[in-house]
Amino acid sequence: MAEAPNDLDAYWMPFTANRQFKAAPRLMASASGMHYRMADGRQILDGTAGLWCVNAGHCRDEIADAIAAQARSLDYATAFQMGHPAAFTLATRLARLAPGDLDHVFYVNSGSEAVETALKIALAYHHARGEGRRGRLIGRERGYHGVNFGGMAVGGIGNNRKQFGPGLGAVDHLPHTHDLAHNAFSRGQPAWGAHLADDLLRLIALHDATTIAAVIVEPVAGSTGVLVPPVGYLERLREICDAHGILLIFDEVITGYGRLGAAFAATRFNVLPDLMTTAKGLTNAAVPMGAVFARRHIYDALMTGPEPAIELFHGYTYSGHPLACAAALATLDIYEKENLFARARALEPYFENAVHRLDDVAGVIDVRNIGLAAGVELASRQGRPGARAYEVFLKCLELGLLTRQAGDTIALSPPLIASEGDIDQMADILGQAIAATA
Ligand code: PXG
Repeated sequence: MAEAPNDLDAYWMPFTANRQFKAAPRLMASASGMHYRMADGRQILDGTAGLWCVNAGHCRDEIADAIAAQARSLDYATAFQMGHPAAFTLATRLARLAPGDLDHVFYVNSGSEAVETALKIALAYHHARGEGRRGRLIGRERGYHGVNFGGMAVGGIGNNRKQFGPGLGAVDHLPHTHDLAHNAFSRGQPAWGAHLADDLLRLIALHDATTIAAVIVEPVAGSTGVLVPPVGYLERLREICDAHGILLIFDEVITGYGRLGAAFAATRFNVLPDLMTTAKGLTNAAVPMGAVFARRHIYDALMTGPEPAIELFHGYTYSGHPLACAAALATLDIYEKENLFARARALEPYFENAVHRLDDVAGVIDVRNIGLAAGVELASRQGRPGARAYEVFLKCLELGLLTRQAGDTIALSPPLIASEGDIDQMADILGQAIAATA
């Protein structure tokens, strides 16, 4: 077991209440399958697949072996004007996994970088086609697209901008689709809300379509509390974008690689975006990596101009890193061999029934779910939004379950290898924790 560090001061922790944490630290020492082991030896059931990313379960030997072998044979290869075989092999496999003609893959190192990359590709696409006036980007309220300037700007979380300003200038937002008066306690896609996509027509009337480059949405918003798209909503967005020459970007950083019981949300909902951002489950989180998928017309539009010219002035030192490629290939092997996406789809009704057992627990104002993702929303404590969910998070941890909170919503997103018993345990502990904090 790893030794507990005795000085916690130097590490400035991300998205963490540093002083509160350091006063009562929660240190993870190791992990295997569905469980973490804490530094104090306690075993914790992973109800969140790490942070929506460890879809095949923890510390898979196949992935560890692939990374180790790669580190010994080719540790690093520059991706600029050079290449290495695994990057091409992986791209071909990913293109085959993606729906439609989303068959070109640009590598990045995180979800945030995937978003910046997709936004830049959208702008470059319009520029290449002589429509450089299309510079405006449309996001959605309660959208989370990472922490970099572009993603922060199109994202719809006030707190993410409070300290840093707006990020980009030409941005606007659609309304989110979550409305307890209409869609509380939905199972799967809510029936109400498709009309909210029509708000895009208002933004088009306001800004003029010829100034709008792209619309970016999470097909299912994850980190802002599991917001499932109303029936017909994504289809309507696609329709409006098509009618006005606007690109549609799906941010599938959370929904990609099986979370919804299909390879991607685009697969599950049968709506094809022009660009798709992914990360997290791509490598089972064993090595950081993201991939942006582009449809053929996007790629082709940029493969113009003189052949010696670099078509897209963009990339990262670690784009297509050999260790990440090795991890991703081994991860895809596991997904395929164990049929994990179909497994998640088959488990969905069981998971749905388990989480909806919490519908009647005092203090629960909504339970919503799709695939292996669920949000359990609690009535906020007077004047202290988020306080209740944080107490529940701590109580769950004490009872042996890792959950994730978003405001006063507790999110569950187990690894796709979860058993029915694991799922029952998650629902039971969460129910107990909510009751204990009443
Ligand atoms: N897009 C989406 C849809 C995400 O969920 C990102 C982009 C950014 O990815 P990186 O790899 O740069 O973190 C994310 C990240 C939570 C939580 O509490 C979720 C994320 C990150 C941190 C916390 O659910 N998702």
